[in-house]
Amino acid sequence: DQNCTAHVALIPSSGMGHLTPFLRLAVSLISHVRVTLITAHPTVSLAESQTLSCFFSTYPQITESQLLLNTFDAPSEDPFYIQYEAIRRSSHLLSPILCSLCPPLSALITDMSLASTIIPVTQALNLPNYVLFTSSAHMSTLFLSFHTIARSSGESDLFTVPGMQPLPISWIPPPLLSEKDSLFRTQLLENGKAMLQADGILINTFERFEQEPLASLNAGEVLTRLPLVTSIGPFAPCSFERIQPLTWLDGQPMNSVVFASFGSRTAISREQIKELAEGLLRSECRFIWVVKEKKVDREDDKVLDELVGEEFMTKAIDKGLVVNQWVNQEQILSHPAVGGFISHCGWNSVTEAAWHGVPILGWPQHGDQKMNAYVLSRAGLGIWAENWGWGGEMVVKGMEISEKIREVMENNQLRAQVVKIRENARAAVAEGGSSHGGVIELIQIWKN
Ligand code: BUP
Repeated sequence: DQNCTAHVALIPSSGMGHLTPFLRLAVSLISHVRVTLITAHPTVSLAESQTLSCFFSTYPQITESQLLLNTFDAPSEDPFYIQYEAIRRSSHLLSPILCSLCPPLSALITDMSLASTIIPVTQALNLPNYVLFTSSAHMSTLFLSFHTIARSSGESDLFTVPGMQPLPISWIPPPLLSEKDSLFRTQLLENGKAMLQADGILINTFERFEQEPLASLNAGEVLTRLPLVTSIGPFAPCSFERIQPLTWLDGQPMNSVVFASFGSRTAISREQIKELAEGLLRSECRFIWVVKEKKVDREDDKVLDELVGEEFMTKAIDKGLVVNQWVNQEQILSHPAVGGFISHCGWNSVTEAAWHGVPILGWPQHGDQKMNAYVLSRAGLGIWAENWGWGGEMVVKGMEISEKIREVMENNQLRAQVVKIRENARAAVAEGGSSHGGVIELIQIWKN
């Protein structure tokens, strides 16, 4: 049986934004190859551990192999970056795991944030390795070439990335420009370099969405010796994602609800929460708002009234839903009543909005999100409130927020464009599509 001949292992990184695309990719592979998922424990968030247990009970044919981490303390840094570092420090445990898998592995796919940790291990074992880049192709260009970019202080407001038009410096993740050492910067440098040693780079994007960077990556315009870059997205949502009843949404008119969420790892200040509350009310649109004041998981100990104010909760009763629990975002975006998405532009959120054809109001908070906001506004999937800066850089006033919400919700031209993007997204992964072709080629290589 050919299905038994190829066996692929996947090693996701920490955070829902990294785990989710790996799980979706794993599911898309099970009808072609045998799949093992290597998971690092303990996970950083409850969201990750709950999702994993749901995943393995939905897909018993996918084997779990656990990497038990030696944890360490570095309290001043982001918990997710500390986890990448913990995985690095436990990498000596990986070879025995990889060697014990049966049948022997044909390939290993790892996250870009673990490239410098995992690639040396696979090379020592002579095991083909692939990196799944879980952000945009635009961001991958910066990520891969950052170690080659020399900047001296006092330079212009533009930042030159090989193979791209010069970018405003304000789009570059601030830790990359800072003199101060950070795990973010060190890891990005190391991982960018290590990815040059991969057998292939896979990106959760599609040609019609990011044609230019994909072409210049493969034409040697970014770096002369890059592994082949293959776009294999957007990944289709899967059934392990917990289905929740959406009774309130079911009763709302088509395209009338704006959904606001800033991803699984962004904390919003109280002051900004208040202004956003006002913006939502002033816009007079219906809304679902996921409120989050903590980086990891949610505030369980604080009542919503305290966060957004009792007055707001009373006024919001007929207009919207405010939640501080994990919601099934993909299910919400797929609902016909949802007509707009206020998003931090985490790449999964962008690809999910493309998949479901929901226009975005982009409000990047940190990291790769301005690059992603640029991609989505350029592709016509939404607008980017560029003068709002990074999250936390300023407090954006409710009045301004409400105007932008209306701009997205009332824009018929945008809505028509987004329908087209949805069609292109689905065509890319359907038989005959560019991303589908990319996956089929990989499977052929792994089977030989
Ligand atoms: Br919050 C939240 N429900 O309540 P991104 C997120 N998600 O399903 P991030 C939910 O988590 P990084 C919730 O659909 C997406 O698949 C959402 O990934 C899902 O942003 C994922 O959008 C979040 O990439 O991760 O979490 O900031 O920083 O890695 O981009």
